[in-house]
Amino acid sequence: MKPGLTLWRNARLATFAGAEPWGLVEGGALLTEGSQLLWVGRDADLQRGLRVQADHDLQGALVTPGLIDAHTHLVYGGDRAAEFELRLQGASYEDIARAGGGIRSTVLATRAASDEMLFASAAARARTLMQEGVTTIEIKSGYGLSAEHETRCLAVARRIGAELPLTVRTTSLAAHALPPEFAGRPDSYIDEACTWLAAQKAAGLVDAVDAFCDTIGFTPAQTERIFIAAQQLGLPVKLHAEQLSDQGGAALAARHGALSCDHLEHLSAGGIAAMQSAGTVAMLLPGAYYFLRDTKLPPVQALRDAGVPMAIATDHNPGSSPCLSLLLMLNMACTLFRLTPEEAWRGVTVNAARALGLQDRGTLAPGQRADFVAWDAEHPRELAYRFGHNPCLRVVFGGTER
Ligand code: DI6
Ligand code: FE
Repeated sequence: MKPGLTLWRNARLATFAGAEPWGLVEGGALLTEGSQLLWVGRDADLQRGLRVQADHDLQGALVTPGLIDAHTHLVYGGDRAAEFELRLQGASYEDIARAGGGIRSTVLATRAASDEMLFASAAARARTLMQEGVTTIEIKSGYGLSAEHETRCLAVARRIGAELPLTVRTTSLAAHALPPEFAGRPDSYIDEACTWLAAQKAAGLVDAVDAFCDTIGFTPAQTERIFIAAQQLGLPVKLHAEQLSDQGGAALAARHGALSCDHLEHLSAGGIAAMQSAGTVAMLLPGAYYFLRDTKLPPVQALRDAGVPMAIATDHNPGSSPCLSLLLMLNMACTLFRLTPEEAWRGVTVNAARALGLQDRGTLAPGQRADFVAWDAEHPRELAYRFGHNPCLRVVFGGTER
């Protein structure tokens, strides 16, 4: 049986579709059929005499696409509050990492945590993101760093998507840091990590492959070996690139057709040009910039001039961005990175979808998934303006109210 039609009317829509700024539609309505949007437009233009199974009055609320957090490390054990204190006493993020703390301390806590503990803590974080209208998230592995524990973390991420009303895309980030058992042997670790991907893919656990290319991460040559292994399996790649130094990682990733390059504080003109010609999304992460008290800004104006699409995410992780508010990232993208409110919004909707290789979401348009949010606001710029404020009223996920 075909699913019935559901009408959502009396809304101000910010569709992010079409050429108009914000894709604004006053007096708007949405017609859904099952999990999809069938029609989007003005109440007044709705076909007369339509038979709908449910009719919702949104009472003039602002409606936007569901938010997409396209870069998170949500699955891990423990926390790094003590490391935060050390940094406040003067230790740098890199010093702590080189001394065996940082990512590696989270690896030990993650390996020690049971599947249930990892699931419970990550699901709680996902629910916090969802309260602000997030309907799709990406979750990376990267705190297991062995075949067993990386696979376990990816399975926990998948389970979040299976048990919560939320789409989860998973990314293997085995090349996040060197695990202690491979100390001094990064090339051997990369060789081994490359061999894990086939089984993870066969088990349906991985949608994309990422790496951390930096002085405290992996070299461009090591990163490229991970990319080649991914591509042999038909998996798209992305990269933590140019976060702490310029390694030429963005250009390398772009040469491999990367979906996104992420962080990018130290991105060069050559990197921008390579991303532009490959159609790679620039994933900007103001939470990590803020929390590490970075002073080098990503080259936003040059990215804008080159027409590189920009996305925004929380980068939620215990070390550099323990943030669970994508709305706060909208504000920080504007205040810290000088994005316009509309650019920031496109960064958590249409461009975030693109960064995940998803064409069926990120705008309000016929044929898209019926993922949308009703907000107690008149204009979407208000959500980039206020911070520490959550005006989310209702969330529809795949046509069903959450
Ligand atoms: N860059 C980051 O900001 C996160 N990972 C990465 O490659 C931080 C991860 C952590 O500190 O635990
Ligand atoms: Fe990250």
